[in-house]
Amino acid sequence: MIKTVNTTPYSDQKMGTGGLRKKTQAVMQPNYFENFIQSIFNVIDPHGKTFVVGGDGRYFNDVAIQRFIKMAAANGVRKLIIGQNGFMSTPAGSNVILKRKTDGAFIFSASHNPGGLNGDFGVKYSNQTGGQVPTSVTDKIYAETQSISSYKICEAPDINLSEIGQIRLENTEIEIIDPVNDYVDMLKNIFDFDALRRLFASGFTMRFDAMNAVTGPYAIRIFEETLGAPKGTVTQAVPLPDFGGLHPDPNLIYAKHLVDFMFSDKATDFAAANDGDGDRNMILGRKFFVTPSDSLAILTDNCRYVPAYKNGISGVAKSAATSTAVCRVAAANKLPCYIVPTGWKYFVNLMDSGRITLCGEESFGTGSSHIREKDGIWAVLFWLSIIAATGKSVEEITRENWKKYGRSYYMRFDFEGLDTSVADKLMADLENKLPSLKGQDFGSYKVSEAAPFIYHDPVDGSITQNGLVIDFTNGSKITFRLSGTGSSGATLRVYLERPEYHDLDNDTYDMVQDLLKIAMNVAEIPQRTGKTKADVNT
Ligand code: G16
Repeated sequence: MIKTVNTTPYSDQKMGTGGLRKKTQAVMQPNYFENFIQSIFNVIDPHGKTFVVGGDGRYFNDVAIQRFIKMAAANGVRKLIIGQNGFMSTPAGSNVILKRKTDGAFIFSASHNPGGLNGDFGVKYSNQTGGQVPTSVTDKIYAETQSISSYKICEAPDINLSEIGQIRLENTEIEIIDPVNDYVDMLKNIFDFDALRRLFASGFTMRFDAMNAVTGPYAIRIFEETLGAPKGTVTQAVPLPDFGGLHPDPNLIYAKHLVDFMFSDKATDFAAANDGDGDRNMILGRKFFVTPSDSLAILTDNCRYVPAYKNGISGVAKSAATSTAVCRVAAANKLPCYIVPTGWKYFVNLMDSGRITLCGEESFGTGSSHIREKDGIWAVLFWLSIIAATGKSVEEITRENWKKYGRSYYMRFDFEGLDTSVADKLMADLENKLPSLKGQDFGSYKVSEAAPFIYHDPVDGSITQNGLVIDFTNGSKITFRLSGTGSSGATLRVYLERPEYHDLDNDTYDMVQDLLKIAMNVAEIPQRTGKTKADVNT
């Protein structure tokens, strides 16, 4: 039943910030998906290994999973643990890797990118740590994709993934699991579910928007069936292949419907949204938005309200582009605060070595060392725990944090759809210009430091450069980097931060306007890209 198929390489199978992300139709080209999977297998030797498999239900997920199963069986994989109907969120997958001590996971998702035939598809590959593999491994896989000449696959009928239970294909054992069960058990060990039940019983109202993506069934089980939130608390709860036309990115732009609801008179006490594969989260209160950077700082400062963290945490980490809000909380609480490049995989060594417990990023990701991925529903339960324990609203909790530690006005501006060569040259020229910026005045802003962000991993000694940072004497900061999650062209991200200790009630855009002008000017964005304003700002 095992056949070897000859193939030729595709030149573009390089993994980005979080796995391979491509246009769905690119992945549907003959042998494209198979080449990529076989390249991973050739690098890691899957013989006798066990992998977790699932996806966020996007278009092509069903076809990809069947092909993957047949390739795994042909390549000698011992066992596959697959989410029922081929569904599994990224955090649930990380949890199964750790709980069942497997060799890794394959999650078919392009995360927050739109789905459908005209959307994106992706593959996230994690190893036994529970986190996505480091660049040293993705580089080897990319090299392999460049010379691949054949792949192995079983000729067999499709496997029925709708029934929980065990089956075999060749020598490969296939276990189909309910992916929600293990995930709920894990969360019960972290949070006080009784306290959360009491919160909902008291009449507390919430809206959780699953954006027609993978977290719908998880959220219904947890919020409605386990914690007693009324039916209808979870909206857009059925995972759809095209996410119902939504761009499943939980932010002010793509979840505008939820933001509008929370700024209307119908608003609930609390609202949250998750992304396609359930690792990102957005937190909202009544007429109030919490930036992901602030959210991380607030969770850190209030960790005593969650049983798993009540005896303290070992440290925290953020990506360089994320605001320094969490660093101020860490300093006040004498906790180490690590700063890593963008990409959750950079947190994995810090968690494995016990250096950090909590971490997060500006890109709507928050998590802890309970798994090795960011975790959307975990973040929501953490916020609910703080609300349950303090009786305060989202806005009160956030304002209290600003009062205590200062407020970082923070905004990200994205310039999308750029020609890759234009974007690369902009970054290269800006990098060359950085040394000359040091000491320069831009109105009331004076540059204290301007340099590429370079990370020395304290655990494995690897060095990573990602992004360019301009620091100002007043604590403000501009970070430039190119997105690593797009499927075509380039996106320039400009991250702006202005910390303030007294002036806490202003409009964020007004407060970062001057920084935006400086960024546009030093990077020559209009001249080089033809864009006088960003396509998206969050
Ligand atoms: C992925 C990574 C995140 C990272 C984000 C940044 O998220 O896992 O750690 O912050 O990409 O994306 P970009 O390179 O576009 O700025 P996800 O949720 O897409 O897997």
